[in-house]
Amino acid sequence: MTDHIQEARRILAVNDRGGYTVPTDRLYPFQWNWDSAFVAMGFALYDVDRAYRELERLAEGQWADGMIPHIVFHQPSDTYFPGPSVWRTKHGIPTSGITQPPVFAIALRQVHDAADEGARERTLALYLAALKWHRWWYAARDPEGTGLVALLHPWESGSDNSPAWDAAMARVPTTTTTPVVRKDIGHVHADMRPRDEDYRRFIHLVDTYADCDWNPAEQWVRAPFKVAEIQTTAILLKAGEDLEHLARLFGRTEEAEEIAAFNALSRKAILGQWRPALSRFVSRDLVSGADIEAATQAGFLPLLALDLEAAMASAAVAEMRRWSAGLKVAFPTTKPGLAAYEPKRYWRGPAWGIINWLLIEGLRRNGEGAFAEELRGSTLSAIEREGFAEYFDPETGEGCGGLGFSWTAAAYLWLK
Ligand code: 9WN
Repeated sequence: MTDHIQEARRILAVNDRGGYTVPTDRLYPFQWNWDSAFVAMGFALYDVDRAYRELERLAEGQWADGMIPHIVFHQPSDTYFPGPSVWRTKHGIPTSGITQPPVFAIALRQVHDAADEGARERTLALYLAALKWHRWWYAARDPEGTGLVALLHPWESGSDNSPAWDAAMARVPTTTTTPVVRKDIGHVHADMRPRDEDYRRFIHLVDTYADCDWNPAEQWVRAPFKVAEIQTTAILLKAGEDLEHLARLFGRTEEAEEIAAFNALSRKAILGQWRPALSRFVSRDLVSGADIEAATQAGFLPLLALDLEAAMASAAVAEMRRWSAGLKVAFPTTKPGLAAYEPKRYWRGPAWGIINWLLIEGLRRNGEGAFAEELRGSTLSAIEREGFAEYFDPETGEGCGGLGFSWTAAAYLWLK
């Protein structure tokens, strides 16, 4: 075992809080939804029991309506804002009131594949949780049946302050009922984080939805931010494919057909979001009705879930190569050179191990193995040079944000 693999495993062990893994100490002291799915895939490589535990502990936070929240507050901590008292949700274990990208079923398939026959019951219980969540996505977040699911809060995208949300967030008031008491900038430099104005809007949205008592139908009507989002839908579709695979494995034919219908709908809808002039896919702002043309990584995420015609795939890859040309670490989350591009500020430019992981899977699926290898090499050497940072400045290669970061450790193990 190399030193880096050992270090990655050590980080996952240190961030363990009892069957679940915090993203990093202090900055993120709870269980986060998509972080845990990536971490479970990391564990699946050497400790299948622990991989199941990660998903099981996340599923403890699942709401009666099927949503799996973006944060599960298993134990109190005062090092993060906003905590449970701001969310005001009613689930048994305190949770946030919004969700995050549904990587869960992708992880479940990997964990199941790594397990032996005896683990069937464990997979089945988690499969049922995932099925309930996927149904929630289509019912609560695509009530009109378009095939694209919508986000009501940028935190749901996992790409919180991405330039993709700038126009939609500009319409969200900066007034809040809840005082904004940021803790993040006590842990990492403010230049690496969303701005104060972003936080006021984030909390305005939380106040608005808490005021709806977290009722999905009421939130849908009152949401000042509503984006039919391409990255989340692509992840949902890939997860849906993995879920359908598990349904068939378990002989659950009716459910497999139901999932296949969701998948077919989303497949068609995502394809409809391809913009040849941009060589990428676009999300739609459901408040204004306009395409979101901001140049972010999300535009290429559909490769993960679609088998594109060769011409389309190579156009997308040619564009990806233009974005990453000359960078020390690929892949940038915003196209370099744009006014919105900030190489150190969180989701406005930096390269992230888990985004690269998803892009690499998508490139391989679409026969673009050479660029996949370049991205893989870039990610591994960034980590080997700088350590397991939350993310990397694509120009200098500097490791930024939180350190000893769980999903960066999982990405290293997976990509190695
Ligand atoms: C809000 C934990 C999470 C990630 C997100 C990332 C960041 C939280 C925050 O950290 O978001 O959910 O407070 O900044 O944007 O993708 O899941 O690592």
